[in-house]
Amino acid sequence: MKHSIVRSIEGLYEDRTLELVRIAIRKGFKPIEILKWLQIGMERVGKLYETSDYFIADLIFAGIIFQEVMELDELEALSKVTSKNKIGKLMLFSVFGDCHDIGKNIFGSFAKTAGFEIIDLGTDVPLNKVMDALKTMKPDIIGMSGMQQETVYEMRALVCELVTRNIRDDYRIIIGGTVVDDKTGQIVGADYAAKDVTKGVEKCKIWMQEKASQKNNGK
Ligand code: B12
Repeated sequence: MKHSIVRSIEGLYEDRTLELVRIAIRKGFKPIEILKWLQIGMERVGKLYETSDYFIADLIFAGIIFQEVMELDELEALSKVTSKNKIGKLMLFSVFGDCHDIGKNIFGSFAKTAGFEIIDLGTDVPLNKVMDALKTMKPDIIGMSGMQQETVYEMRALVCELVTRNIRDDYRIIIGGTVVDDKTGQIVGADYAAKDVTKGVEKCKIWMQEKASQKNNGK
């Protein structure tokens, strides 16, 4: 099953990928397993782009197939985050000036499957919109995605704004995207920087466990 799904998304077979995922669900595979296979397929698409075997349009199309899979009713039903299984609230967006969203959506899907309620503000999101959403949505974690060099400054601007308003410690901040590494994390003032979505989601889960135990200890 794994190889068929990986190869199907790598080959950009839209209907076939959707059908194979439906079959995998019927066979009882967990959404997180299916997601990991899809991600391997996406990585292969990325490599084919780097070797000039695929064009940007192919990469975008792979992103569309990925999104369609995530929106399958069968998968949605299994990954539904309810008040019972919810482990935290994660607000996610691509920063101002950045319209790339394929990677952001992949991270969001992984986090959702892990039990996070996702508030997706979309792409190219201005600072004031983020600040408004923080007030109304009250997330535990802020996740920022950035694919261009300049986006680092936008990420930093948000952290500075939180510091100025004296609310920086109310949130955990995770950043990801092509331009992100440990150094970027330090420049931005984020709590964690990750290109690897699995590591990113693991970190978010640890934060929620810490928060829960602090609550239990009455801190
Ligand atoms: C596809 C693509 C586009 C598509 C975007 C479609 C879409 N819906 O996203 C289109 C054609 C629209 C586009 C436009 C542009 N693009 Co473009 N694009 C790419 C490309 C080829 C792939 C990006 C991608 O989707 N990769 C696949 C995903 C799965 O990988 P990923 O994004 O890295 O995400 C992974 C991790 O980083 C992580 N992750 C991502 N976000 C987050 C967030 C969190 C919190 C966590 C934990 C993890 C995480 O999870 C993913 C898991 O694998 C890259 C080149 C490249 N090889 O990266 C250029 C690239 C990013 N683009 C680039 C540029 C310059 C542009 C444009 C400015 C071009 C132009 N002159 O108009 C515009 C941007 C306009 C704007 N306002 O944003 C440059 C950026 C250069 C830089 N470093 O500053 C790149 C690097 C190409 C290059 N080499 O020059 N682009």
